[in-house]
Amino acid sequence: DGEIPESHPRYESLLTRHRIEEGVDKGITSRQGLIAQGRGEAFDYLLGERTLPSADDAERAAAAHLLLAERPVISVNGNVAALVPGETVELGEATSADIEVNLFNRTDERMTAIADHLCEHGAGEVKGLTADGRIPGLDHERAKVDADGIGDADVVVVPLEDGDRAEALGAMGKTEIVIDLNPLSRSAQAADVPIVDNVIRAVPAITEHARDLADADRETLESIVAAFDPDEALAAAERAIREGSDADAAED
Ligand code: PTJ
Repeated sequence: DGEIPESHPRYESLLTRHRIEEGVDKGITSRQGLIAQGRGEAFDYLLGERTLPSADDAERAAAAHLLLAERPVISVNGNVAALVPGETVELGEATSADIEVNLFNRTDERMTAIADHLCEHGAGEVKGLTADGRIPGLDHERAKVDADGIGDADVVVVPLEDGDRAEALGAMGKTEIVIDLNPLSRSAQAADVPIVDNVIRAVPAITEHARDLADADRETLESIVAAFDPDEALAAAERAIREGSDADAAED
């Protein structure tokens, strides 16, 4: 599995694959994570492997939500930990958000491996291991959260979340920011802010917007939040997929 030359036309996509493979080898990413990555890649290819203008708007709205939040939390699973560990820590710092490990296929081994991996990438505290809270309406293992983390959060970032849990978190009244390359997924549809972009691009982009908005007043942040329309964002992504790479650019 030698070095990938940077000149390779699919350099970024191959690098991403490699990180997921390494994640599986290290016990961070689940084997299902490989399948999820393959699905994501197919959508990214159709989107032209770039951040759509509509996704950039969503990333700015996400940053505004996080800066306005009282108890923001970023949820991390096995794919996110393998792909963007340091970038997730930076987003947490830029928005004063907690980081919580929250797994679809929860095992103690993977919980610990991911928490350690995040700490190696600069995280101070990582939540999720206490698991003294529950999300109503989900079966036991998938309902577990930290009471003072996702349990009590007002705004949650859930990258690559499964549809059931995205809906259950929404039903708890939390503001949900979902990062998912599939605009038709139930998670993206359930989100207050659906970001149809690769987590590799989306997480640093939210951080950049948060830094840019660091000195903005509440009114400015609230107006960014109010101007964002989730249905519009999903429709723009779907159009870009159906009509090809320039469909959304033509509208700007
Ligand atoms: O680590 P765990 O146990 O919490 O498991 C995590 C996975 C992702 C395996 C689990 O949540 C799962 O099975 O997810 P799904 O149902 O396969 O959904 C994954 C969604 O994420 C799909 O809609 C993919 O298109 C999307 N996706 C995959 N890779 C990326 C992505 N979205 C953004 N960036 C990616 N790199």
